[in-house]
Amino acid sequence: MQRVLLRTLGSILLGFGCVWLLLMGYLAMTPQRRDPYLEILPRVEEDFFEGNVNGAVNILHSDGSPSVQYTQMVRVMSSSVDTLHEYLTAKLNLINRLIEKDEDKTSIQGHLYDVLREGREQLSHMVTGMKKLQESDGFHTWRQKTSRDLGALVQRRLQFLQNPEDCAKAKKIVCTLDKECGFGCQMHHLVYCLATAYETERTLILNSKGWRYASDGWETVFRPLSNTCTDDSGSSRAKWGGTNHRNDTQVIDLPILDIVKPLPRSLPLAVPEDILRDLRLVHGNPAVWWVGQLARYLFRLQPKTRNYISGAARKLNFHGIVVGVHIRRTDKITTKEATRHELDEYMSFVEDYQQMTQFSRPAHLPRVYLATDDPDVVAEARRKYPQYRFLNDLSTSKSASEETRYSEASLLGIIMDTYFLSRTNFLVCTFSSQACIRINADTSH
Ligand SMILES: Nc1nc2c(ncn2[C@@H]2O[C@H](COP(=O)(O)OP(=O)(O)OP(=O)(O)O)[C@@H](O)[C@H]2O)c(=O)[nH]1
Ligand SMILES: [Mg+2]
Repeated sequence: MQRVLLRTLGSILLGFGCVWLLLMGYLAMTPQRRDPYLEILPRVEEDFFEGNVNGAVNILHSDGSPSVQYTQMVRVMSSSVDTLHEYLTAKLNLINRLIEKDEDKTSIQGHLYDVLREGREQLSHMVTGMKKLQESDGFHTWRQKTSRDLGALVQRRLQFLQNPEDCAKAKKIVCTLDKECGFGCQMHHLVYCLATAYETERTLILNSKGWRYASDGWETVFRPLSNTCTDDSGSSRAKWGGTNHRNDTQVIDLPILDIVKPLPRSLPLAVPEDILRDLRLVHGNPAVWWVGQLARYLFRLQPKTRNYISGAARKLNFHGIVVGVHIRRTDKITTKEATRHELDEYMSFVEDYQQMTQFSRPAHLPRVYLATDDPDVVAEARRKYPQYRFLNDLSTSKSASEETRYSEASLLGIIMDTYFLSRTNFLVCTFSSQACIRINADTSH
């Protein structure tokens, strides 16, 4: 019952969040003033959470009855959702009437700003309340442990698959790292190869000599996919044909996803059936978690890559609460592959995050890890947003230019950016770049 309520509250909050974000797009700065409609908004007051913010709320008394604190919290959350709904309806109707009457633009903007400010503040309180309620069900530790255990299980299985005792007899599936695209896209290619290897219970052999990012191959920066079996030879060999992986053919060559026929069963959103039940209990998007686990196995760093990242972490002072922003420019925009989004659009999400979390983390201006292939974006960010601290290694952004992108230095740069972005508390990026999608999968476990 309480979970149904939480889920319902979550959907309502999300709905309001969307309305509020839509409104954001239309506004320019106007002076602040008191909103008379505020009277109808009861607050999820700060002192209500006092003493609870760092500790879990008790749901039950020892006699099995619900605690007063928990019951009140549910009621306040529920009524603040209702009243926020009433407030938004009243204000939006008012704004609509003002527009119909052709009222002065400044007055309309004033009301829109009220909605934004109040909506944002109220939502930030409600998000904190929601988090407390979610944590209070007592399963937090269980979820964390189960998630860790499932991750370890999958990694053990991949280790087993990738390290056969006798490589000369092992069934293999071969992938080549020669897809003509960037790092993000190539990593998706590898994830698809490893998922297919898992599905077919074959060891994945990676041919990466002559890789466009590092001619010596994968192991220049990442650990080998196997300690016992990296040789693609075998007694019989065939191209992927959909069923031949089930027979005795020892080596199967897997083409790139764009031309593979028939499609492997393991393509997203597939998840191994035997872990799905538990996974659903600990993760909202099992398919993303699963891809994250495959990526985790693939992207085990060589010690020198690890040292490079540790050095950068010290230099950039990467710690604490950090918001990640990935801004893809250069060829993505010049070839009109995707729409250009201005820095301000990204930063408005950073500001929202800061506003939404300020209640649970008072007076904390987040630092922003800014990854981009355009150094001008970094200069613009520092000029326009002096109140934020931007973490960025300019030489990395410079090396991501189209001229120098396919080099070892640039490779270390994109690995470092992916690594740091995956460790941020909140990520702003566009799904028109596979670099961003890659990071999302990495973040999810
Ligand atoms: N260091 C660094 N390099 C970047 C960044 N953004 C893009 N790049 C470089 O540009 C390449 C972009 O190619 P992909 O990884 O395929 O991603 P995409 O071109 O955005 O997306 P698709 O073309 O749809 O696959 C990356 O692999 C990097 O080499 C960034 O933020 N940091
Ligand atoms: Mg590309």
